[in-house]
Amino acid sequence: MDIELIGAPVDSGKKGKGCLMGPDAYRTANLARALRRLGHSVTDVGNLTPDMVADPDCANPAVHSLAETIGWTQSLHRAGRNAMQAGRLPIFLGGDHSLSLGSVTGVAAATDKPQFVLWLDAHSDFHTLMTTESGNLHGTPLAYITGRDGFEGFPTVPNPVPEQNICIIGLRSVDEAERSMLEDSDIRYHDMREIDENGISVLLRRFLSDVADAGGNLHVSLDVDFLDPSAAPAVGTTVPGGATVREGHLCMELIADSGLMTSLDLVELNPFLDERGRTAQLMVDLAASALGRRVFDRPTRAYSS
Ligand code: 6HN
Ligand code: MN
Ligand code: MN
Ligand code: MN
Repeated sequence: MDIELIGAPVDSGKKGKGCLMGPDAYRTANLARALRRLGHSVTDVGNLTPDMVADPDCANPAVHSLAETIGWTQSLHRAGRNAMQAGRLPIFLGGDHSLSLGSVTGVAAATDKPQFVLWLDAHSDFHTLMTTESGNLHGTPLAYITGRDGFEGFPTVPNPVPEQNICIIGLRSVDEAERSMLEDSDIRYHDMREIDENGISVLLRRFLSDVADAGGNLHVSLDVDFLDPSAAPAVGTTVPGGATVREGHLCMELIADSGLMTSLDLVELNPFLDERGRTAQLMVDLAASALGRRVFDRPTRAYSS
């Protein structure tokens, strides 16, 4: 693969700061070297900056850092679209999860293929500007990328991702407004209990086979808080009862086997909260698994039925 590392030091999507150090933590943990060892060509294009935009009015007084987040959305959209059109696999080095407002809409605008999104997260990130109570825009990208109303001031989404093409895995913290909107949507979502009862591979294989059948592009958005805080402490929104290290790797290994992933977000890492870099290192190892690192070669299962 021809991989492009895009530094996205986005810190406007919540009040607690520190995610701006994420891209450099991934570089320090040698992400590029890990991927080159797998035979990939890797280009690090450095860190993006947000476009300058005027502060729009917003009817919800809780919403903060709106202009900065819109500015990031615009510059990340272009970077994602351009990387895809150059035939590369972009990896967005976050940065908080508001970066996906731009990364997903950008990659989705790059080709005519159906876009699929796998959201690995404790949260559903399905608020609009009108429903968010925290005002933290890292809680909104899934609603925006589907083209929902309630994003006044943001660019119109050129290629909204169909709800049926989205799968959330890892849920254990969903706000009331998000819950009712999710239940009324066609998004598929799996909470931690479903993972416990079925095993994560059953849930993920089902989605991957749908992506394969549709000949789609797959964007994977990996939020640090998908993982249990005991394994991944470097995130401001820890929720106990998350995925284990092995569940994380198994997801990534299945994604690698499928050959379907066309873009990846690594989001919400806050190096200020890390312990000797171990969360950054785990995220690098997970990215390597998603791009083909394995202990032994074994026959892979086909993903089309
Ligand atoms: N994330 N639902 C909460 C809120 O403030 O809207 C938490 C959002 C977390 C965001 O996981 O990227
Ligand atoms: Mn998230
Ligand atoms: Mn989260
Ligand atoms: Mn329903």
